[in-house]
Amino acid sequence: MYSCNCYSGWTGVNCQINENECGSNPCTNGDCLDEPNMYSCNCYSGWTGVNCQIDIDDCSAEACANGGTCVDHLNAYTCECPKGFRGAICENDDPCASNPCMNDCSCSVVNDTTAVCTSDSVYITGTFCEQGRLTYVSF
Ligand SMILES: [Ca+2]
Ligand SMILES: [Ca+2]
Repeated sequence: MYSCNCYSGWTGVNCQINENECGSNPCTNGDCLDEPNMYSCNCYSGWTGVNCQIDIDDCSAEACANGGTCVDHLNAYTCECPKGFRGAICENDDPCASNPCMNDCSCSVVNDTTAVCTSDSVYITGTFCEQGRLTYVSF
């Protein structure tokens, strides 16, 4: 009869069993790899840290143009643009920022480079409401 005094991480009569250090699911956002007396984590995309618990900061100083504020997401980032700029990374001027509409028309952004001007009055026409004139009548 004999008994073995096993090294840490091993068990069984002959210390032949590799104990499972992954049993407690230590890898928050990754796959656990059981190793002798330890575990390692193979992190999913966008995560880092010993237990994959850290969301990688995807923002860099140059992430957003024109002073936009970078917001980190999982494996991605978005930009919050300052007034006057639009686009995924604030790379475009807001087409309404230059107040292109005349005659009290309201400006609506169609896309990053196009705006439309609309008027309540049927007498005001033109892309920038430049035709016709709004007249106020008082009694
Ligand atoms: Ca192990
Ligand atoms: Ca991230």
